[in-house]
Amino acid sequence: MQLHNLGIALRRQTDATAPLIRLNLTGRDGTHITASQIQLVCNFFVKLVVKAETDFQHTRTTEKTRNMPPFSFLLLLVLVGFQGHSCERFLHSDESAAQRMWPPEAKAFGGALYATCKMRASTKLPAGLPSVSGYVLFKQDGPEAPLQVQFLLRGFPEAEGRARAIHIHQYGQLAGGCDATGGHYNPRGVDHPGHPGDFGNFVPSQGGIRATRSADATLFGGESVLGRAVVVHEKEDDLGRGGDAGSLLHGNAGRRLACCVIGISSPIMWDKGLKKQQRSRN
Ligand SMILES: [Cu+2]
Ligand SMILES: [Zn+2]
Repeated sequence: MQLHNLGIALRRQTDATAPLIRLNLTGRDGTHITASQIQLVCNFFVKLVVKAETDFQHTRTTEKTRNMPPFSFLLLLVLVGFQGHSCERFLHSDESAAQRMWPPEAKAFGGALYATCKMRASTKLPAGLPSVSGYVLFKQDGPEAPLQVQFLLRGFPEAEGRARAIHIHQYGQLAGGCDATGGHYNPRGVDHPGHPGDFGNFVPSQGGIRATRSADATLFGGESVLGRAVVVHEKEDDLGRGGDAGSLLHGNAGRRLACCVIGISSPIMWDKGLKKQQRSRN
């Protein structure tokens, strides 16, 4: 490509920059532009910059620059370079925005995330209440996949088959006992039992709970339950049917027996948990 052609190409591209400029502006205003549209325009600019630079080198060596005023050519290069630079920055932020919300472990485990919560009896456990321990384990195959949860708990009175509520609470804060975990984790401001961590009731058998359930909660993105707490309660959850204010807040599930903080883990615990459940079934 000669310098003369570059000028024409650039003018054509200048026409095509109108959408780019509009894209950037409307992007800020919040209107819908697909990432691929921006990518197309940006990719073109980046290629144009590379080509213009190569051609400039080439024409300089073949001394064909004399027909072109050097200043305007440099100005063109700067303009194109500026657009290309903006594009690179834009592309970079656009491409990684969603993925920045994913913990890097998701890549390591084929897109899935695993988490674990090591249950301990509340440090403020009133006398006479059972001391519950064990694990709550999480696996989610991707941001859109359902969250699977394994409950592997022990320490309940063997003789009694009383249902116990388990929920995710807001804070991963255990100093001062399980009350420090706050209320139910409720990112969308809805009534109980519509919270993402309202797991419902579990009836222990032989002093333990071994169960797998799926939940609406997620390990991905801004509403991730990572770093929040799982709480085991003294009583059964009334599932919002109690007819009082507490029922729509927490299901009147009573005092907090045990709690733990959800943290990222490898798949090892999850796989072990499944085997444990299988063994107990056989
Ligand atoms: Cu609770
Ligand atoms: Zn709830």
